[in-house]
Amino acid sequence: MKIYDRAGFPNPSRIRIVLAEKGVESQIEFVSVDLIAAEHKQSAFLLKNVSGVVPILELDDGTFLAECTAITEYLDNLDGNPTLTGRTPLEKGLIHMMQKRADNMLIDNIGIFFHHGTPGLGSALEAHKSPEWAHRKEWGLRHRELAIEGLRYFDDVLATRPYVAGGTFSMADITVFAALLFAGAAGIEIPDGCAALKAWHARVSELPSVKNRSGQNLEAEDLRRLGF
Ligand SMILES: N[C@@H](CCC(=O)N[C@@H](CS)C(=O)NCC(=O)O)C(=O)O
Repeated sequence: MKIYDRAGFPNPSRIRIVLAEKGVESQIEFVSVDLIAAEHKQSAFLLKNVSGVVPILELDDGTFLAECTAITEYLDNLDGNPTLTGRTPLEKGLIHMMQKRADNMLIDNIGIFFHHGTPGLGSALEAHKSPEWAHRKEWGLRHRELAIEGLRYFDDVLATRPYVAGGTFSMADITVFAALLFAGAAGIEIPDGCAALKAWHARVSELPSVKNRSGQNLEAEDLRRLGF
């Protein structure tokens, strides 16, 4: 199997954690996609994923799977023990609900802020933004506020249970963890007072699949190009 992604980016990190959780990293060939040069917006990549985003999984028969949730569901079910996406109907429902909230309330808002309220991935991507959105900095800033409201929501959730969707680590935790990676890159910190979210983050950061996920940092070249 092949994964097309870029080390250190938030959504690719979701799948790298899944691969480590499921113990299948050694079966994967990673193909690095140069996001800052907009390689993912060129026709060769769009033929693999019409959405023009990473990660994508290519199976040995040539099937492409895009979307972190779909890739996670596939990988999680390979061993017949879908711990990350739910083993019972109730687990599946709760994980799906919380994962969707993490995407909607965190990743999507942070993404809009990052791409429209900051220089984002830089000039090569400008041509691929909707013209009427491209320079709406105040609109990007509104999504920063929405992302912070989302962080407060997950703090409330984690004050009541050990993991985002209940008693065990799941896809929903992975999405919130990736959202915090993205928030950090976009300059959004966990708000003061969110003790439960901070404690959860410290605990999840120490899980072997999270701590040792391969290529966990942005490449030095990308850091320099992004101005860090
Ligand atoms: N909904 C997609 C989101 C993927 C996504 O936004 N990936 C980012 C990398 S973290 C990307 O490719 N960004 C490039 C861009 O927006 O131009 C998923 O779940 O896979």
